Amino acid sequence: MTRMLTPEQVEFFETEGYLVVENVLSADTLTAIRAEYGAVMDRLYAGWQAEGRVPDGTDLDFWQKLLAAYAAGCEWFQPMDITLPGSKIEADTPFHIGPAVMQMLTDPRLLDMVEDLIGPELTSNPIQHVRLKPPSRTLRAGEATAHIQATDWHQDRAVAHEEGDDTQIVTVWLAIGDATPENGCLKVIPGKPQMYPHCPQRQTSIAAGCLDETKAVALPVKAGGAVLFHPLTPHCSFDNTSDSFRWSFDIRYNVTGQPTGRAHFPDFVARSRANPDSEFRDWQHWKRQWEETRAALAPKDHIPIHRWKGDSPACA
Ligand SMILES: O=C(O)CCC(=O)C(=O)O
Ligand SMILES: [Fe+2]
Repeated sequence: MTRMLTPEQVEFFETEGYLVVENVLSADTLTAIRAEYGAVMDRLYAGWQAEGRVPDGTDLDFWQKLLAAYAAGCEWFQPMDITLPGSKIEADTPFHIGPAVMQMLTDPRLLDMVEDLIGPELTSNPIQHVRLKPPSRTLRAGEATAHIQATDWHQDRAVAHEEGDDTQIVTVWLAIGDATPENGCLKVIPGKPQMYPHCPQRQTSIAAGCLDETKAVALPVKAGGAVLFHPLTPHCSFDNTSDSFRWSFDIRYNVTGQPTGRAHFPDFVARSRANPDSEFRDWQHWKRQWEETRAALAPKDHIPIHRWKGDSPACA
């Protein structure tokens, strides 16, 4: 018996490699996330204002503050992301973990849905991001942050370490606002092909000539809904041609005990039917684990998160 998905939905996911599910996050979780990010934004903005970098924020809403901060060149992406970056980690590299993020990562309906796909022993995988994508007409020329601009074609397995290649993992892409082709929703090429060669291009993306893009399917979804996909399913996003931001999180779950593909970052047991006491919910402890990870990594050599080299024949 499945807990949340119908057998038809599970079957669809298994053959097509993706599934769109509306109404996953509760209204309460969505409200908590928006409030928590509002508070993070206000704190960041007050700091930039004190430094004279941005205009007075008294009459600005969340989105206006983000736009003003972006225009002023203030670094807001990493302080809002829910993980450490793929670039060199420093002792003071910012990130955000809070109670609403923990509530989202452990949302019971979300976990029920993932349990229907890969079983009841679920670890929250540390490859997880917030994406707040400005209208692309407002982006600076040469904007380099992959999580701010449109996403290029890739398979998620290819952006984790090789040791995770046999791990059972599901990507859960959560819409915090409505996602549409105009504002940059995802598209996939249905199926679970082999791993394609990827190349360090604008982002780490599938080598030219591997995909038949005429087969791409757009995946609009309303706020609170989810797109699920298999780690081999090729996906990318539309450009945000609208006048507003596109807001999503992408989080992942793997079968507990299997390599996450990013072993230098912490993970936690989100669900366990075998050992319910191992389920972890303490957001402050979770935040401390990231802080400890950061302190341990800062003095060490950078650990590249991708395995692909630009000089391979596939990238010529
Ligand atoms: O949100 C995006 O633009 C890309 C998301 C993605 O690649 C993912 O969720 O794995
Ligand atoms: Fe992805």
